[in-house]
Amino acid sequence: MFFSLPVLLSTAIFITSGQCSSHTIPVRSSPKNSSPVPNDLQSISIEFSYFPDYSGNKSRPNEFSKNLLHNLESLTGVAPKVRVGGTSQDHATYFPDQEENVKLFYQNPTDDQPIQINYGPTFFESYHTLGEIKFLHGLNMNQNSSIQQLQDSATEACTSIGPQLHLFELGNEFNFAPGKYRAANYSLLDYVEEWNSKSAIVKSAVQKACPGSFPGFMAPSFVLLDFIDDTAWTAEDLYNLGYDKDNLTKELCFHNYMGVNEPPLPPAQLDLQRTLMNHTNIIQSLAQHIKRAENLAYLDLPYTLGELNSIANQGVNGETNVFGDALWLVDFSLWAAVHGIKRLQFHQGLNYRYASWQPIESKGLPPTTRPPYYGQIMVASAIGQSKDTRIVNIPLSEDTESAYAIYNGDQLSKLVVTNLRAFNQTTLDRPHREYKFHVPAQYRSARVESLIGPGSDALDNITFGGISYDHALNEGRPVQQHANEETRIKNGLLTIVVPDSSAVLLTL
Ligand SMILES: *[C@@H]1O[C@H](CO)[C@@H](O)[C@H](O)[C@H]1NC(C)=O
Ligand SMILES: *[C@@H]1O[C@H](CO)[C@@H](O)[C@H](O)[C@H]1NC(C)=O
Ligand SMILES: *[C@@H]1O[C@H](CO)[C@@H](O)[C@H](O)[C@H]1NC(C)=O
Ligand SMILES: *[C@@H]1O[C@H](CO)[C@@H](O)[C@H](O)[C@H]1NC(C)=O
Ligand SMILES: *[C@@H]1O[C@H](CO)[C@@H](O)[C@H](O)[C@H]1NC(C)=O
Ligand SMILES: *[C@@H]1O[C@H](CO)[C@@H](O)[C@H](O)[C@H]1NC(C)=O
Ligand SMILES: CC(=O)N[C@H]1CO[C@H](CO)[C@@H](O)[C@@H]1O
Repeated sequence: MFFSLPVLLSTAIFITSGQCSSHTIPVRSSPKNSSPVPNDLQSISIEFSYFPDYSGNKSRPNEFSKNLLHNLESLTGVAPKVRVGGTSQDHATYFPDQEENVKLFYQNPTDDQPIQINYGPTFFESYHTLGEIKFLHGLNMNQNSSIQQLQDSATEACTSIGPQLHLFELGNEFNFAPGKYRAANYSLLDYVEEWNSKSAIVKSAVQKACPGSFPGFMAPSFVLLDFIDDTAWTAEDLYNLGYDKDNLTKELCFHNYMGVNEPPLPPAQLDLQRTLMNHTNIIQSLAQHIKRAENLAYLDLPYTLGELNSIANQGVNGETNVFGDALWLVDFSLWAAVHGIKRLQFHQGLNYRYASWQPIESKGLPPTTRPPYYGQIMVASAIGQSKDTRIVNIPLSEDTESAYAIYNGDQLSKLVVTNLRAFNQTTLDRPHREYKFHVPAQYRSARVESLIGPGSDALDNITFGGISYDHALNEGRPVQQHANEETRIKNGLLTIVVPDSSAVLLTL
């Protein structure tokens, strides 16, 4: 990793009154019954229509996006995977003769997403600008007027993306199809039959054009959340009905959001604390996935969240674009990792209010690294390069805090603590919490890397481990802003002060 010259502390953090929990928290010396966390847990999903904005093309690659993805790879040794899909994938039509990479048609110019996407062969240049990334490529399941369309788009994808194609995806959130993409009486069985037939068409077209083993699919890409889905569709029923009887699926994929951007909206700051900066709520949100993964374990496929982010419908300003969202992302990711979820593809789109970065200037907003990216950096740092990282939760008592122990194989190597109490940056005194961990006696000191910003409501000036990844400094490359600290461990007692609205990674 490249660092520019350290600059002096520009944002000193004044920590004042806080509460001390006097009891010490025991940390297990080894991780029982946990499975290794994949190094690319922290991955990305990009809205199909905006993929060229994120990646650029051959003549104008997007170096900023490349740098930000590369930073994650430097930390874990494995490049994040990138899924190209989302709602716009089911509105995208491939035209082999189109010169422009992409033509977007909006119903209203201010809409978050186009209603129609026409793309041509040069769209696929964007798969070769980001380095050694593996992609999950979305195919349109909605269009049902032409089998040729489906075949051509799949064939072009396999020939153009080549060995960087990890998997296909056929259809996005098709649990919303009844009454939207299909007649209101479109049933789960109708879906099973349609997907089985179309996936077979994709497979045979791809095998003709790209001989060798067929990459396979991630599926079914449903978002089964009661606050946005009113069908009775379940993943368990889906597989009981003979979904993917030919076993073309290589990874199970479901989507997750913590809430939805839909009126009536509560005040953003209130919802930030209640919904995102809330460990109990994070546990509840992931519980349904953990249960489903257990129910589907007989399929013997990795369970992933192939598209997720904080608040559905592209997020909410003041809630998902602020630093508190980064703290949500850290706690959510670690809880998911503890419970065996294999990949988290955080969804991105141009001007989206939960995006980890704005890739190009648009709607008056310059390219910017956003707070959620720093959460991703912290999680990648916590996982690190070990091929045998294991994570165990350390239970704490409040909704607004969490802690994790991280092991390299059997060896305790790191601790993470989050303090999820909201803190408004205009307030003078920043409260904190103090933790005392009891760790095995051989440890003498720990390196302290903080994820911190001026407050949970801050839009910028965020650092992790004293490093900024802002666009303005060095196009997203790491720039050391202030020094990290060490803390001494006395007789196995590690004491750490964590300011409200911040998190620490302690490396033993
Ligand atoms: C490549 O990107 C540049 C800058 O956005 C654009 O002007 C050019 O038309 C693009 N090339 C293709 C083939 O789309
Ligand atoms: C899609 O098209 C196929 C072939 O024309 C047809 O058999 C099928 O019923 C159609 N499905 C839907 C849901 O319209
Ligand atoms: C579903 O609705 C369509 C009209 O939208 C109708 O033609 C069809 O018969 C219905 N199918 C079933 C199984 O009820
Ligand atoms: C698919 O996998 C199931 C369970 O592992 C197996 O019983 C079935 O024979 C497989 N089907 C095919 C077509 O390979
Ligand atoms: C956190 O979420 C839980 C469950 O949704 C809720 O009961 C609790 O009140 C929330 N806590 C805060 C601090 O908002
Ligand atoms: C932070 O506090 C200031 C001063 O009390 C207030 O005006 C502002 O709205 C608060 N910001 C948030 C995001 O709550
Ligand atoms: C408090 C603080 O350090 N604010 C800085 C945040 O970053 C902007 C530039 O992005 C600086 O102008 C501020 O001084």
